[in-house]
Amino acid sequence: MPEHTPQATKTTCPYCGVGCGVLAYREADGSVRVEGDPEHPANFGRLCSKGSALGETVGLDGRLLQPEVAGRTVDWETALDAVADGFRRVIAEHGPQAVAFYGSGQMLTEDYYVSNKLFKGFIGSSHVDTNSRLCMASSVAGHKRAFGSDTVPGNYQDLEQADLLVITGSNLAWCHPVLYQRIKAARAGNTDMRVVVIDPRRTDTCEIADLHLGLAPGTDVWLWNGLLAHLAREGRADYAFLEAHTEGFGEAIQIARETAGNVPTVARQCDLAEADVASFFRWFAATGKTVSLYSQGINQSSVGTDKVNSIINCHLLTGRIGRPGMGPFSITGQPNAMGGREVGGLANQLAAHMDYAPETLDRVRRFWNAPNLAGAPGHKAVDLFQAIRRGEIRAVWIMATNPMVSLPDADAMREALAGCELVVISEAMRSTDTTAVADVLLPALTWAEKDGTVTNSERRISRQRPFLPPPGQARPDWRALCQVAERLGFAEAFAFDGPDAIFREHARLSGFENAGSRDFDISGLAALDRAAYEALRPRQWPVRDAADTERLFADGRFFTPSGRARIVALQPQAPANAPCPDFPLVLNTGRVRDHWHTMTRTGKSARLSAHTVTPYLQVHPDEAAALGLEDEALAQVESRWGQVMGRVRIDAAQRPGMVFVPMHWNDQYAVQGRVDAAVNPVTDPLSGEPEFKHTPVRVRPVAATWHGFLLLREAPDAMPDCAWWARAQGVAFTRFELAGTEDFESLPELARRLLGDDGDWVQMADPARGTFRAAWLRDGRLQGCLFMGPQASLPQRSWLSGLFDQQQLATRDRMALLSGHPPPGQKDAGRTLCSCFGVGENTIIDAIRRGCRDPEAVTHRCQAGGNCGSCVPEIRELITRHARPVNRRIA
Ligand SMILES: Nc1nc2c(c(=O)[nH]1)N[C@H]1C(S)=C(S)[C@@H](COP(=O)(O)OP(=O)(O)OC[C@H]3O[C@@H](n4cnc5c(=O)[nH]c(N)nc54)[C@H](O)[C@@H]3O)O[C@H]1N2
Ligand SMILES: Nc1nc2c(c(=O)[nH]1)N[C@H]1C(S)=C(S)[C@@H](COP(=O)(O)OP(=O)(O)OC[C@H]3O[C@@H](n4cnc5c(=O)[nH]c(N)nc54)[C@H](O)[C@@H]3O)O[C@H]1N2
Ligand code: SF4
Ligand SMILES: [Mo]
Repeated sequence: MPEHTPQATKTTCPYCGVGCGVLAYREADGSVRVEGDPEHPANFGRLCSKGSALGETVGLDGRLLQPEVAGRTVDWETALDAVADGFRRVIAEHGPQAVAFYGSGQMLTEDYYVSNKLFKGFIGSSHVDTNSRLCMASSVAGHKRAFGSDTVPGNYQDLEQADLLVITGSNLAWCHPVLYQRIKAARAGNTDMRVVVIDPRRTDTCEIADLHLGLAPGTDVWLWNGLLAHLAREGRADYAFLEAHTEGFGEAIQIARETAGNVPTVARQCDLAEADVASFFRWFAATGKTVSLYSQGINQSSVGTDKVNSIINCHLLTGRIGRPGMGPFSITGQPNAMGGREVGGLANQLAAHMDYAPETLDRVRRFWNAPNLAGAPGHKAVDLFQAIRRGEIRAVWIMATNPMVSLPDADAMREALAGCELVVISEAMRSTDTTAVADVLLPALTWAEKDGTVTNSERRISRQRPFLPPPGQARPDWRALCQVAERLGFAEAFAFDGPDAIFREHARLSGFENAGSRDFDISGLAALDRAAYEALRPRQWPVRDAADTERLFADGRFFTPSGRARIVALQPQAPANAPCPDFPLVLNTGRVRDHWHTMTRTGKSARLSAHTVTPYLQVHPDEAAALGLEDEALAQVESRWGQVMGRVRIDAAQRPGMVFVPMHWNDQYAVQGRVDAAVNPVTDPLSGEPEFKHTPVRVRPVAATWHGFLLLREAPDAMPDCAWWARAQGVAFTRFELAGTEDFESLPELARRLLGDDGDWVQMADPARGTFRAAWLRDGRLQGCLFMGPQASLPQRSWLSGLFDQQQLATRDRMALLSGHPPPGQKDAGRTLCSCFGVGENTIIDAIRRGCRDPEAVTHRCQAGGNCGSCVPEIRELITRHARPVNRRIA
């Protein structure tokens, strides 16, 4: 590894399933700079806010750098022995089904392949599942039911070429921003292109929508059944295609007619306006080039697989699949969700897109020369943790996922894991909610260090290449797996000398006795030597020879036994748990723009932590009024399973009757911030995917005598000792948002504990108003400040935050300090809206007041929105609110 790389390393973004190419530069000062790779076919040079901030997340602070056993630092040999001995003991006493592996769509394909081979093939446990169960399992099940294979038929160009793009259950603008930007650009160049967004919330994705259908949660099958019936009625069924290439359409149309046979019925079931439903149906019927893109609002449901098939049905009925600009499109979440499916990382798959059928078992056994190959599907994620709870699974290895935050009914899952005999965690970070219950910690390499491949949403395999040296004792995950395999007596089958060797074997298995019988085939890459693997350009599978495959099903041939696609007859069903008088609201959960999952990486970036600072719960103004909730005040969401706390955000974009809480916050970042503690553990009966988007809950305000915020230059050793806090990374400080129940008299004492006092201390108490403010300086340099008051509305943090950049506070600033507002003549930039350029809300409002009337003009004036574009919808919103009407001169 060179000391620094003046040239770029071509690698792939480790966040979402768009799979953008990244050029990474290691600068002489040790910092890392990234740019979008202009040659990568996923992004052609673009990056979103998260991708652009990758350089800020590669620091070693908080990393797990040495193995640990029972809380003590040990060397690798000791740790690997502990893992192997533990597994051996459990297997000897309870058999191989008493051990399990729980992986992640953030593992590289090579790591994934080895874990699957070891557990299913050699240890003989079928309990190998992954966080992809929480993510894409309903799409997998829906694909297999329709196509006989887990195939995403289309590609990103289809989204650009479509004349009608239906985006359902997806907040693409925030979750797949680069693809969203590509679509937005395509739409700007095609005046015929229409976009329909289907989501109970009016999200930022609606910025490009010609029509938003804010349907009642969980009612998607009624809508798509209604569409199916409409298409049949209007003569839009492609009978030539149906007769030649599908089966089941008669029954499917009949049930659709019975359950959702006309617009008024659909409108009533979905709680939509009839005119909107009719427009959607009319547009879909009239537009050949239609793509229906979907994500977690579809998958994460107790009827997720049915939702998926209800969408695919409409594409099959009209023959709109396998051709440019048309098709169903399941957009994947994690960078290697697809790779995990390819190797067989799900408990109901065996390997290389093969199921547990007698002939495939025989084939895989022969290929691996596997003595103990598991014979039947294992437990799916939620079941797997419930089996741990029942004591049936006694040893588990968890890799690249943080299930104590991300599983539903998370408190019960934590209890399960805490009671498990042996918990091995392969992690990059030392302290997560999951490492807290580990027996063995194995330090893993992470992005910028690890070496292998990932597959994006359009089946494109790209390389993740290392450009930083392995830190401390951290190792690649595949190596740790191989070293345990060796100790368990399987050295020969795991004698891989690098990721390229693993990739070759994986590619060979994909082509083994395949001959076109399985969609996943990359045998064309099975002979890559190390240099060719190093240089591998992004490839789209199947790759049987030199050529990539842009699109599948162009020939109308599917992978079912009959070769025909199945149109599935679907009886619409309401979500498993309905709201009731005790729990009258529906809890919906999902993502924010700038954070990634459990924040282990994005939480390190000040830029990414500025847009959304605390956990929150979002409710419609009507709900807020009925429940007595105040904007910014604290409230608690409670279900039969548990609770989560956050600040209230009142927002008309929310559907009445629902409350939205982001999934990211956890014990490392907030008090009671894990929303999954409250989420029901109900799963889809076919896919096993949890119903993250629908839990009956109630919401109540949390009484606090004071609210506050604390900015500290040095991160404290312990978290604040008050009732509620949430932590966020600032540029040169740590920010805490706080609330408590102490009375006014004890605030000075609490303040001293929170701030520290071995320097100059200034304070201001106003008992009449109930406000208390203090700051602590050392040698004229601001060390920390604390603002407390009875209301959640406090001075903005932006100006104060900027003071931490200064070596010495200017007298003017020092005098203004405890007011929280800049001295006259200086401006407060306000809450960060554009995280790429760090532009605050007030700066943007100022630009608008000075005459900027569209986002382009705002960008021109203050840069905001000029990079990834994710904040453009918010800028537009500000323009609507703050633009003064142009003065008309009377003629
Ligand atoms: N910024 C950011 N981007 C990410 C991630 C991240 O953590 N942060 N994670 C990545 C991963 S792993 C994934 S899986 C993807 C997820 O990407 P998305 O699926 O786009 O994100 P979510 O916010 O989980 O949910 C999408 C939408 O489903 C809606 N929804 C809820 N119930 C229903 C319903 O009944 N019907 C319909 N039609 N819609 C409903 C929600 O209101 C929400 O707006 O994002 C990826 N990208
Ligand atoms: N309520 C609710 N819950 C949800 C969802 C939701 O929408 N709502 N979405 C679900 C979905 S779609 C997903 S994908 C999951 C995501 O949930 P998780 O997978 O639990 O979340 P991450 O934070 O991505 O966890 C990845 C972990 O791997 C570590 N890590 C990073 N790189 C490496 C590496 O190379 N090797 C190893 N060994 N470790 C590494 C990180 O530090 C981090 O702790 O959450 C699910 N949970
Ligand atoms: S859209 Fe953003 S997060 Fe997703 S791969 Fe591209 S740069 Fe990374
Ligand atoms: Mo996901």
